[in-house]
Amino acid sequence: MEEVNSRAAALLALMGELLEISGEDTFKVRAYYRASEEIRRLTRSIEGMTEEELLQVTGIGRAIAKKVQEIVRTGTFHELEEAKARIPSTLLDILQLEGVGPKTVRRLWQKLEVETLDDLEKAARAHRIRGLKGFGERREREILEAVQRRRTSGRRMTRDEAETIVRTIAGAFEGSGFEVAGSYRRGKSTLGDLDIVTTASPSAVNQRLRRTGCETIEEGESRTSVRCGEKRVDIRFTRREEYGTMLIYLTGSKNFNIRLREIALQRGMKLNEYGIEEKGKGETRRFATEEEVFTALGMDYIPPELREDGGEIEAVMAHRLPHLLVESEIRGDLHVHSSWSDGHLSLDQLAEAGAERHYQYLLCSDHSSTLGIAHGLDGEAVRRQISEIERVNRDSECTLLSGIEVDILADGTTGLSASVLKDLDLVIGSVHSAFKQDRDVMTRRIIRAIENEHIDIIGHPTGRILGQREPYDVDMERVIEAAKDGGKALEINASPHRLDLDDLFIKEARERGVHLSIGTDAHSAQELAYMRYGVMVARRGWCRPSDLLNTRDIKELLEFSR
Ligand code: DGT
Ligand code: CA
Ligand code: CA
Ligand code: ZN
Repeated sequence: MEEVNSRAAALLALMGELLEISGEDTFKVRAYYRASEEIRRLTRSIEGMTEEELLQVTGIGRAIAKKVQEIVRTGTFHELEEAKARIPSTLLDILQLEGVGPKTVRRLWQKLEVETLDDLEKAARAHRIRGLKGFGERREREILEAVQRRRTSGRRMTRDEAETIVRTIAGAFEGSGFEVAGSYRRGKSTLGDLDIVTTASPSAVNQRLRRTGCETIEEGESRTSVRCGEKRVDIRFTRREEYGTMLIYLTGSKNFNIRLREIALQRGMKLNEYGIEEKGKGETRRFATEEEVFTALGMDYIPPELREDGGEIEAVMAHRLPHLLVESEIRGDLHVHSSWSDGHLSLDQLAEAGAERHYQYLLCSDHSSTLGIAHGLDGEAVRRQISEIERVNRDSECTLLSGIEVDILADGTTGLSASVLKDLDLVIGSVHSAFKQDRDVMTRRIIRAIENEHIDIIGHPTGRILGQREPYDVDMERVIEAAKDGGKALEINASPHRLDLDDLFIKEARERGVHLSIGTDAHSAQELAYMRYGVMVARRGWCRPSDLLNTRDIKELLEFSR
C-alpha cells in the first residue's frame, strides 16, 4: 500500500514543481502540493479507492482525483508527461540538488540560461550567480558545493567505509536494538546507502544523531535520513512487535521482497513491513523476528546473503537451501604478505597473528621481484625465506606455509622460474601489469598460468579495484573452465577494495566444482580480519564449507597442491 501512495504523492509534488519552473500561477501549483501532502498522510491505500472516496479526502478536488486514479492505473498521468516535455529535462537534475527548489531553478534558467549541471557549475565558478537578486556569495558557494557533492556521491561505498559510518552513528542507538539492513546485510561488495532498522525511541535517536557530526537530511517519528561524509543513512523506526517484517522488508532485495509477497498472496496472506493480513480476517498478525515470518509463510529461514531472487526461493520450497560456510570453519588464510615484500609484519609476527586468530596456517605469499614491486623476492630470497619459515614453524602454533604471489607476465609465463616455484608449498599467480590487453589475449594469458604445473591459485582473478579500476577484459567462463580442467583454485580476494572474485563468478565456479580459496591479501595484523568479507561474498556465492580450500586441515591442503 505504502508504495502506490508514496508514488502518487511524489508525482503530484513533481507536477507542482514543474508548473512552478514553467511559471504557472501559484494557485494551481499549491493545489498539487496540498494533494501530495494529503495522500502522503493517508493511512489507507489509494489503490481501489473510487473517485467519490478520493473526493472525501481534504485537499483533493475532482481534477486531481482523476489524476490519482490514472496513477494507480498507469503509474503516471498524462498532464505530468506533458509538463515534463515543456521544459529541458536536464532542469530536473538541477532540481534534485540539495537546497535547490523550483523557484531557484526557474530564476537560474530564465536569468542565466542555466539548463544543465555543467552550466550551473560554470555560472557559479564565474561568480555570475551571486549577482542575482536574493542570491549572494554564500548561496552561490552552497550551490557549487551541492553540484560537487552530487558528482562524488554517485560512487558506492566499500565495506570498510560503511563500517566506519556504522561505528560513527552506533552510539545514537545506545541501549536499543538496531540492525543495518539493505545491501549491507545481504553482504554486497559495495553499498549505495545504509538502511538501519531500530526499535529505539525516535526522539532519543534523532537527538543523539545531531551530536554525531552527520548532517540531517530529514527527521521524523517513523523515518530519519542523515548524511555522514558523503554517504546517506536511512533510519526506519519500528515497534518491537513488528521488527521481523520490517527487517525483512528493509533487507530486501527489492526483487526478493516482490517474490515473497507473491508467495504470501498465493497462500491467502498479505505481507508488508507491518505484518501479515490473512484474507478475509481483516486483522494483521505481527512478528517480532524474521524466523517467525518465514515460518508463517511455510518456509525455511533464508539467510540474507541469498535474498536476491537468484534461485533461493525455488531452493527453499524444495528444502534444498545450502548449508553456507561460516567464518569459524575457516582454518587459515591463503594470501598474506610479510615485511619481506611490502607487508608490515616479520615472519615471527605473522605466525603470532595467525595463532591469535586460532588459525592452523597462513600462506605467506610475498610478491615476486620481476616487476620491481616494492621489495619483491627473487629466487635467492625465496630460498632464504623458505628456511626462515622452517625456523619460525619449529615453535609456532600457527604454521606458515611457504608461498609466493608470482606475477603472471604479459605472455602468461611467470616472474620466477620453475626451479624456484617447485620448492614452495603453494603458489599464487596474479596479473599485476599489462591490464589493457584485449579479451582473448588476457584470457589466454591467464589460462596459460592455470596450466603451469607450479601455480595452484589464481589471485584476484579479474583485477578490479572497487571504485577505482574496472576489471580487465577477461572471459571468466573460459578461465573457470580451465581451472576446473586443471584442478586449480580461483581466489576470493577478501580485501574490501577488491572482493574479487565477485559473488556471481563464485557461484558459477562453485556450481562447476572449481576449488576456491579465500585470501585477505593482508599487509598487517588488522587486515587478517578481512576474512569476514571473504566469507560474506562466498556465502553470496552459495558456498558450502567444502567448496573452500580454507576449511581443510594442513594435510588435506597440501594434498591439493600435489
Ligand atoms: P543499495 O543501497 O543500492 O546498495 O541497495 P539496497 O538493496 O540497500 O537498496 P535500497 O537502499 O534502495 O533499499 C533498501 C531495501 O528496501 C531494499 O533492499 C528492499 C527495500 N525496497 C526498496 N525499494 C523497494 C521497492 O520498490 N519495493 C519493495 N518491495 N522493496 C523495496
Ligand atoms: Ca541501501
Ligand atoms: Ca536506502
Ligand atoms: Zn596481488
